[in-house]
Amino acid sequence: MKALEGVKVLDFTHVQSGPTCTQLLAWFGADVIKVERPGTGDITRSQLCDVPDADSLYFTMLNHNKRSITLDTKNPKGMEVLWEMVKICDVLVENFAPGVLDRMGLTWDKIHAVNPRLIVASVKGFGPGPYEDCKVYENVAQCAGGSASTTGFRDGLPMVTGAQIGDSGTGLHLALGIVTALYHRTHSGLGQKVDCAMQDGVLNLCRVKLRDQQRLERGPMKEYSQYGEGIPFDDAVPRAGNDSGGGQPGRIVKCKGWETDPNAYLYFITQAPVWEKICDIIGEPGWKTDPNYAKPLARLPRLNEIFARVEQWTMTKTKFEAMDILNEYDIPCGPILSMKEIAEEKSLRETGTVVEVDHPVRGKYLSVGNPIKLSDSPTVVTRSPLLGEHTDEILRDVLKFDERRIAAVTESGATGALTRAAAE
Ligand code: CAO
Repeated sequence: MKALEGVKVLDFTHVQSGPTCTQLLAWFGADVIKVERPGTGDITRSQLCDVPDADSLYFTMLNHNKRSITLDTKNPKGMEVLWEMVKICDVLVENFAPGVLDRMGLTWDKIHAVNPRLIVASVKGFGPGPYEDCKVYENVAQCAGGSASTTGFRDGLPMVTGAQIGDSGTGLHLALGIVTALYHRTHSGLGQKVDCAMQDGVLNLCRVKLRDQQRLERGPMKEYSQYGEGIPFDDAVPRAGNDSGGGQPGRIVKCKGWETDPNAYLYFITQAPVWEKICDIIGEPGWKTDPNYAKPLARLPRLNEIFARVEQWTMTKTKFEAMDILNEYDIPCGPILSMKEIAEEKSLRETGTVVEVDHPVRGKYLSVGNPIKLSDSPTVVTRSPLLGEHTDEILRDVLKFDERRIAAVTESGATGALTRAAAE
């Protein structure tokens, strides 16, 4: 039995944040039923397309293991079907713009009255406050959550990161909120609301930067390169380049081939317990006892000099050769891996973190599997549904509509077929 088997999810999500969350629930075994607008469906189906007439990778990689029903919620019959789903589901997940659910008549009070056990989980850009009505996409959340102001180099622009901490990060937070509410329901018998604001999710992931904001009030932060460079701190946490955010100074250093390969780099951490081994490897045995280098605090004003010396050594090795040597001495380091290298990495295929999925229209493609491994509930990644692929099946098998009722829904145009036919 899968961990979330028996949990029915009304997946009213679109784009990235919500679908990330419901995909995780599906991977853990929940029956995730994605409700989509007839004709178009989730807008990502047709965004960033690479294969004509096939659902985009944007969509397929965020909607595995789900079923799809098309329902026009602006059609009264469509809303009637939706309410039937509300009655039998355990969780409703949505990430529409603020106010959309209320305009559909799906207010918490009404939902809770119809199905007191239903958990209603929402992603919004902001929590209550001056921006609560705003529509938000990934990079807006990165900027408003403190990530952009602290990412990049001090003398450059604020920078957004490639990791989708606003969308996928908030989806992860929401999934935790949902399973927590499901657990709470086993005691209370009642559903509750679960709200995650993208700004809050990003800030949670930027926790160490709020830590630094407060440290800054007590003096310069010595692990930031700018301290050693003699550049005064302002009153807000600066961008730290590639300095380590933790107590162990680290940097990205060049490796052999860096002149032509944009990813011939290594992240190198000068962890204190292995400092002496580092000195031997880079050819500076004198630094083991020299008072300017022997102790972590003495090294902080000299990080540029130290990493320049480390780099002289790493530039004589490929990133993988350097990894092999450093790992032998338990020196923490990591290669800068390109997406091509990750896609080809055998061990990631073996653990199911990178999976090949077959799709009836686009054929085979690579996806990221479930990064969370449960020993008794392994994930099998299946393809994303075609638009409305399971409409009839859900009306019949999940909602238990008889043929007459299914015909009435279809004839109303609520599932889309008639609307399209009429248009033709
Ligand atoms: N049938 C008919 N209409 C439907 C429907 C269906 N099945 N599903 C949704 N709709 C309608 C809604 O009723 C709503 O219409 P109204 O505005 O008339 O009430 C509209 O579609 C949904 O609108 P939206 O405002 O949510 O969509 P958008 O594309 O304009 O905005 C986004 C997208 C992401 C900016 C917005 O949804 C949002 O801010 N969401 C919250 C934050 C979030 O999750 N952002 C992450 C997105 S991933 O980068």
